[in-house]
Amino acid sequence: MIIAPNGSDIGPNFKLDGLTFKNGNADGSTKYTYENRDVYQSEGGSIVILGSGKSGQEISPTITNCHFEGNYGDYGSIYIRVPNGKSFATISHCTFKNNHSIYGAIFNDGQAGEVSPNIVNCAFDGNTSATSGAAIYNYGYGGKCSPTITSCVFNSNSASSMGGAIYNTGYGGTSNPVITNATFHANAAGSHAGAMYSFGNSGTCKPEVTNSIFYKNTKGGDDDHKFSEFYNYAAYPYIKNSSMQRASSTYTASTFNSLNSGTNNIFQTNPNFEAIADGNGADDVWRTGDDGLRLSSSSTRFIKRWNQYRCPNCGYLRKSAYGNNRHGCLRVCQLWLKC
Ligand SMILES: [Ca+2]
Ligand SMILES: [Ca+2]
Repeated sequence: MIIAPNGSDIGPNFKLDGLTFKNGNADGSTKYTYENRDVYQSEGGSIVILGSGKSGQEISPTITNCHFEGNYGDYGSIYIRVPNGKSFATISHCTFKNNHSIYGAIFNDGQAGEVSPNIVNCAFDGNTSATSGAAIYNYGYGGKCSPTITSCVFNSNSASSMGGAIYNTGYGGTSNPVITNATFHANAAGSHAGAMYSFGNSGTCKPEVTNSIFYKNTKGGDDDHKFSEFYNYAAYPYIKNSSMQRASSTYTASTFNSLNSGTNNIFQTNPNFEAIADGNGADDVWRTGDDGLRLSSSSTRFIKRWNQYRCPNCGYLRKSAYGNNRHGCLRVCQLWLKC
């Protein structure tokens, strides 16, 4: 599917709701021309969002309640590029399962514009990449790519090289993603950064990570290596209020995995997932109340510390976005799980 308006804008009311994309394929090498713009057969195994090149064009559709499974794209199952314009697409309540790529299940291409989607309440499970960023690849080269990633689960995604879940590059541009309430479990990278790799040489790369859990992510199969979660090259992720698996000293030994003075992290912590061996629970559906990666009631140590909540319905970590009470938590969950 290609969303490519001819010079006009698209806003959030343009909505794809409840669709399944399965076994799509974008592995070709042919370049097509559509309305004077290049469309590559290697981009977007399921969806391509493509600008016309018109200055200031905004293409920000909503993709919600969709399921992406077994798709292949060299550049993502979803690929977004709006040269000379911008996209703040919303991708919410979607599951990305066992998709394959060279670069990302979602490839955000900020080149010559800005592509900063809002990725909310999504699950990324078992996606693989032949290089880097098996779940989300943020490409800020020659532009800006700073997505907002909120309440997402990254489970068992695997990249052959770097960034098992997320890869950010601000080379020649800017990539400053903002990640909140994320669970990173058992993501794997062949060389560096099972959870997130950030590259900021000749550009800017300063991701912000808050209220997130990192557990059993690996580098070369090792979950206890100083680069098993992060690797930062001339990049400065600011990581705070988060649960880290290893001792604090292992994160500050070099700039390559520094948390950059992020505060209120807790270290050497087992988050006590409810049933770690079955992340999506008995129903095999992510983001439902039986998920194994919800927090158990024994996780109160760090929940209390952060003034956050283990949601009584879904069991995932919740920050009180609407005030310090349970109703605030439930409101967030209603948006997420409809529970
Ligand atoms: Ca479930
Ligand atoms: Ca299951």
